[in-house]
Amino acid sequence: PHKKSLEGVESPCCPATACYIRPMSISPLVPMWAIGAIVVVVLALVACLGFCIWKKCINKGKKPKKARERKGGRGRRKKEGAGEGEEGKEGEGKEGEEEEKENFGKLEFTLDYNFTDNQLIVGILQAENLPAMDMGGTSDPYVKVYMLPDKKKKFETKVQRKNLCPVFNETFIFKVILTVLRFMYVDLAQPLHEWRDLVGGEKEEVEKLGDICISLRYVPTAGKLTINIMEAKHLKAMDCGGLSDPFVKVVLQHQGKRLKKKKTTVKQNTLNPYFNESFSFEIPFGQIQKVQVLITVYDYDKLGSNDAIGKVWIGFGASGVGLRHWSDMLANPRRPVAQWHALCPEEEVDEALKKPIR
Ligand SMILES: *[C@@H]1O[C@H](CO)[C@@H](O)[C@H](O)[C@H]1NC(C)=O
Ligand SMILES: *[C@@H]1O[C@H](CO)[C@@H](O)[C@H](O)[C@H]1NC(C)=O
Ligand SMILES: *[C@@H]1O[C@H](CO)[C@@H](O)[C@H](O)[C@H]1NC(C)=O
Ligand SMILES: [Ca+2]
Ligand SMILES: [Ca+2]
Repeated sequence: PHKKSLEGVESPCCPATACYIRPMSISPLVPMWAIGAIVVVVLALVACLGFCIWKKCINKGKKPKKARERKGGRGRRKKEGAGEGEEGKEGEGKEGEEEEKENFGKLEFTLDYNFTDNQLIVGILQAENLPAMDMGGTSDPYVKVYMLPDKKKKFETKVQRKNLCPVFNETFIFKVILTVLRFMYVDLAQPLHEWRDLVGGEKEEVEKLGDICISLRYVPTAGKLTINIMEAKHLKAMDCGGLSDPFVKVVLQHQGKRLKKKKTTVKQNTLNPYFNESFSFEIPFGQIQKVQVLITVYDYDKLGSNDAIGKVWIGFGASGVGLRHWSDMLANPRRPVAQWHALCPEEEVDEALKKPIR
């Protein structure tokens, strides 16, 4: 029954997509007055951070093929569409119909343009009726705002933890010159303020940072927690040569206080490092429930500071795989429990950590 013990590492229960992000976007959002301009604002509502796989795992047991085929099929259809025109259009039409049935909730926002300062002001007010993406029937949504075609400049709201009707109430300002639209001043005299239905977003937006396999073991009688950083794969390349020099930092926190910090060795020039390095911590049984383990993968750089590739949060307050792995460890005292985790952007995890835990 302990299929997730160390020996099972090669075939973990879940695919290593533990925390993939599913954006829901209003895209493209083209206000009447912006037609003709290259500027398109995209509001992407993202439900991430330990995004659930738990559901996936369960479904996997029941009807894995169908689900996967459907997902794969979609992707393929899209690509074919790009190459073959007509056929693709048909596919897309069907897709649209399918998606209409799914609920993604809606978002209230405002758009205003200041011609004196050439500022486009985007207000993200609130969302409603969002789908549950995490274990426990909830989501940790935030909104990403950027413009097309240049996605570099983007803003994000704070993450609203475990909230399907989040109030963001945040404003973002883009510097853009809309000279083309001078004759349309009239429309701009009235800022846009509306609710729009969200649609399913594209997966491509998600930046893949890589996956890490971690084994956890807790011995209650000895009050000893052992964390083994086993290996990582498909890490994002952070150096010019298309590789990284990964090492892993393990931080143990208790009630916001950093208890201990450990690091693995650096593995040079690889995106699939093998570590198998263990760290032990003394944590009395009375404290273990409230402990947070933060695992960050860095690219070591000789010059300058190391780049964070991605981060994982396990333990108290975590959601999705991070919570499940911790529970599995507690449910199997004295046994190592290994699990793959998808790395999330460091800033996102840090942002989520700041939120009070309910
Ligand atoms: C544009 O911004 C400037 C400076 O922030 C302000 O003085 C001006 O009233 C704004 N114009 C409009 C139309 O909001
Ligand atoms: C949003 O923020 C404004 C000003 O910061 C405040 O007056 C308003 O009450 C807030 N709305 C909500 C729903 O929190
Ligand atoms: C990991 O390292 C330990 C010794 O530190 C070794 O006994 C064990 O076999 C290694 N595990 C794997 C899967 O290589
Ligand atoms: Ca680097
Ligand atoms: Ca490097």
